[in-house]
Amino acid sequence: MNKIILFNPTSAFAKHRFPNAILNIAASIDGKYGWTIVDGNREEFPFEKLRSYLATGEYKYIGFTVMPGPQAKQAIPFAKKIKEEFPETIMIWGGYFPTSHFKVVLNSRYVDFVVNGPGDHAFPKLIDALENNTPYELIKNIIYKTADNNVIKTVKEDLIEQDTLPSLPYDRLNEIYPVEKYLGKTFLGNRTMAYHSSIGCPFTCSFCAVVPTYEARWKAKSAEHVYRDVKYIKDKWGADAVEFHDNNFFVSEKRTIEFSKLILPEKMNWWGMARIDTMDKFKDESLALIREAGCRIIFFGAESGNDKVLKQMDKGGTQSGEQILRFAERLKKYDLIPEYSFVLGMPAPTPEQVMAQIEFDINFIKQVKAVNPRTEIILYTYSPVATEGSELYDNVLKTGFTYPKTLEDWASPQWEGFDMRRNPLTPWLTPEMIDKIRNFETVLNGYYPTVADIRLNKLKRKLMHLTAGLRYKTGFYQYPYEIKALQQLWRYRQPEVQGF
Ligand code: B12
Ligand code: SF4
Repeated sequence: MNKIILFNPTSAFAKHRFPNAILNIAASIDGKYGWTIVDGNREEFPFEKLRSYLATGEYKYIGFTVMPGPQAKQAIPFAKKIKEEFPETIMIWGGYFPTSHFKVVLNSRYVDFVVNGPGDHAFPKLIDALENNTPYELIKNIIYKTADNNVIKTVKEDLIEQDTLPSLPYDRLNEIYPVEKYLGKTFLGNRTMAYHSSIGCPFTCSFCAVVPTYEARWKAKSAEHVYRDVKYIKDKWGADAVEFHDNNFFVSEKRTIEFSKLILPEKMNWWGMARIDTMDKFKDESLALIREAGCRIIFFGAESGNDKVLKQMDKGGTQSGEQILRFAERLKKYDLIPEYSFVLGMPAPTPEQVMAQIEFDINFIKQVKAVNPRTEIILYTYSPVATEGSELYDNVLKTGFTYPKTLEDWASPQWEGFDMRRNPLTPWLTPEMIDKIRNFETVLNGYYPTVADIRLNKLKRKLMHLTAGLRYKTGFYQYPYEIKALQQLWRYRQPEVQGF
């Protein structure tokens, strides 16, 4: 039987997390097909590793998981080279990037199949079909090209009951890459594990890539299941903290409370992502219990303090500027740190209005900091990964914005900047506006250095705070070279770029 390589392209140079996407795929074929993992984060020369496996002739299938940004940048040339050197290999891509940009991926001619969303059922079925030479056309969640160049998208599967999925093959992973090295030192603990307890999200924010992939659906593992898995890693490899990588961990108050009660005696710190309007409905005693159970910091997509912009983003639910401020204050009482992410630089009819929106949010962020100075702020620049068909998407296209036409273009440095939501090349953002956002960010990070940078000691924090003070208070953000110099000297890390 032919074997399978699962490849996680390099996404971070430090603090390596469990490669959960390909671990899920490995679990789906474990015991049925031979497989191995190549984790770009753990290899000095990942391509050489892939080549060494392929050269054995045992591996016919290769699956890549691809996020936009650095992962896509590595995946694209690697895939091309693999097809040149080993043309018989069948190449299957999954993850957010190919799901959103399947046409350009398949047009490259070196990717044979895209798995559209969850691959836990689709992948083993596809391999079965290819191995047995049976039709794959009726397998749900796949996209492929026919001989006459038509792109075919098969129907989407209902979200799988997460408790029915097999456990992740941690022991087998440990034979390939020691699990200890996936348990990193973070703000939360000395051995932090990454876990994914639910998939999708019930909301439809028009800028978010989760929407086309999961179509406003959410399915979670039960609290007991999550607890059992976390406890296993704790007991076997000594994990002492958890990062929940779910798009929206806190959708269900009931599940959150059940999990909190179970994890409380384990004395582990944890972190997860949530919506402000959902959690604002949580009872006071629930918030208190969550903190007591070890939750230290919660990531929220605040996006904007401007209600008009929130509406334009189709943020759904009931989130408003007033609520964002009030909730930051509410969490202070429970010693829960809110980590608010903002998306600046949304389109508007005139450049003056775009600038006014940016200035509004800069001032709003300062108000948030005034009510709860411990609030962590993450600043993104709007990159239109808008949902196809949304009003926002149509407006973006009307501005003349276009996506790369070839897969190679996606790997260029300018599109990497777009993916990283740092320099998005959108026609309505002038260099002056981008400077304004980035300079404010530098001053803000100077005045309030992130708690996530555990290498910064008290003295360094104080020095940065003092250096940035005058600029922060007067609103003079231009040319903040002295703060940049300190950040470079102490290699200040930004969670949005290098991991949470
Ligand atoms: C962990 C994570 C990271 C980590 C990666 C750590 C690592 N080990 O590599 C870090 C922090 C480095 C990171 C960075 C970025 N990330 Co990120 N990240 C995530 C996160 C939170 C979890 C991914 C994950 O492990 N999921 C768990 C698995 C089980 O779920 P899954 O990926 O959906 O996998 C299923 C299917 O997609 C499919 N599938 C996936 N891969 C494959 C492969 C094959 C072969 C098959 C068949 C199927 C398949 O089957 C899987 C099982 O059902 C997601 C959000 C999320 N909750 O998923 C964002 C997310 C993927 N990231 C995103 C982005 C944009 C980035 C950045 C590019 C930009 C940024 N500033 O955030 C940076 C890039 C920086 C860099 N250096 O690479 C976006 C992608 C959006 C988009 N436009 O496509 C997401 C969706 C967050 C969001 N909501 O915006 N990220
Ligand atoms: S709530 Fe968060 S994860 Fe859900 S659609 Fe909106 S931005 Fe995406």
